[in-house]
Amino acid sequence: MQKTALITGVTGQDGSFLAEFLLDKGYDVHGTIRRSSVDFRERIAHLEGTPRFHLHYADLGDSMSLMQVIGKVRPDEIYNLAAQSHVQVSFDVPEFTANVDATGVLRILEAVRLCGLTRTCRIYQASTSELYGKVEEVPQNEKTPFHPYSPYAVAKLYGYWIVKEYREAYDMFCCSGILFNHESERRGETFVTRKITLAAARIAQGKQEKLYLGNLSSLRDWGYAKDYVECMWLILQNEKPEDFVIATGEQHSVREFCQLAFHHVGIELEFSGEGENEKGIDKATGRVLVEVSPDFYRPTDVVNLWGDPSKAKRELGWNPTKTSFQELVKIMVDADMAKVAVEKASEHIRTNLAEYLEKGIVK
Ligand code: NAP
Ligand code: F7E
Repeated sequence: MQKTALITGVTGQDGSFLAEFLLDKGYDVHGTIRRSSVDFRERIAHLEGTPRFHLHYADLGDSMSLMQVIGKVRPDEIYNLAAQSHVQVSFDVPEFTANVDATGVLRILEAVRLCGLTRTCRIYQASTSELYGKVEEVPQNEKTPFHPYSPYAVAKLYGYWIVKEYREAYDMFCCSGILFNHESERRGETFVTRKITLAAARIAQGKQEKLYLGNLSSLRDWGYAKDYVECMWLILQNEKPEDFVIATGEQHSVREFCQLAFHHVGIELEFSGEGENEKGIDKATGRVLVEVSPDFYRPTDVVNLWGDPSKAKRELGWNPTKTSFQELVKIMVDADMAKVAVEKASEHIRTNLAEYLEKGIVK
């Protein structure tokens, strides 16, 4: 029988990949969007018009909108991916972050209960490796104690615990995927990986002089978002509702990510200096291409994330190394090289057209 899924945050990186994945599996896919004065539907534009793909207005801060959409769609599965997902931004808007990332999860769970779907609807909650924060053990698994270290992480910790509570109190099939950083060519441009791949492409094509970053020594376990959405689905197909760590089991620094991204555009970077004085220098020309700016330092920073995906491998049959770190960086750099080339070409056309119009060559 055809299943129905509801994805909150369908316009985000993960939401767009998950929608594609579920449509391929034959699901009827419903997504929630927010009203905006400009169009932010770039990541799902190619899906709009697909007969089994439907969009609804809803906001995680607004119980009534959630009740309405859940009551109308009556989904078999809900993937709650909507969040204020930027850790640094959570220091600027902590109350908003708590409202969406903590209480928002409660609103979804209650809406499911109030709509009478407790027995039929399975819920996936987008939990995060940020829960480990100021880490208490390396690598981190499902039993590692949490030590959240940002307003974002504290809000997500509430989401994690309220899901566990509803599972035990009401016997609901609701689970958290504790996902480590996952990136892609669709990653938001202010997350460090995408900021780097876009800058490498722009610098290589003469569209940017320098890249300014914060903590270059921060360590992350970076995977490919397209591989991770499969795991979200597997978690909900499991016999029992359980939480899983999803990670690659490999760790790299921001500095290493930078070197590899620049390598793919033909620039070999050498880092020298320390702290705020560290610089990334083009070995061939001696030009400084990367500098440190304290503007990107966080009041508290999570610096040692490294996941142990053994449980997901063993119990879900998931392959954590489908896309290697090297392949991930290449996918992102190739996509940004193409994006910048297209931007340059359209700028060129616009400039020529303006000149031809001015000279009366075209009317
Ligand atoms: P993302 O690209 O930032 O997408 C977030 C989505 O949430 C967007 O669709 C956004 O809609 C929506 N949203 C934000 N506030 C909302 C609100 N008040 N009501 C309804 N929708 C709202 O994030 P992502 O990287 O795809 O991550 C998906 C989820 O996984 C998030 O919950 C994130 O915290 C979590 N997570 C991500 C990672 C990672 O490495 N990517 C790792 C662990 C956990 P607009 O387009 O309208 O802004
Ligand atoms: O930072 C350092 C920064 O913003 C990674 C979200 O998807 O993953 C993401 O959160 C590291 C941090 O991701 C810059 O200090 C250095 O240590 O790319 P990020 P994040 O904070 O790990 C988790 C799992 C989530 O759940 C979140 O939703 O890189 N860093 N220089 C920088 N970070 C940024 N953004 N910009 C810099 O210039």
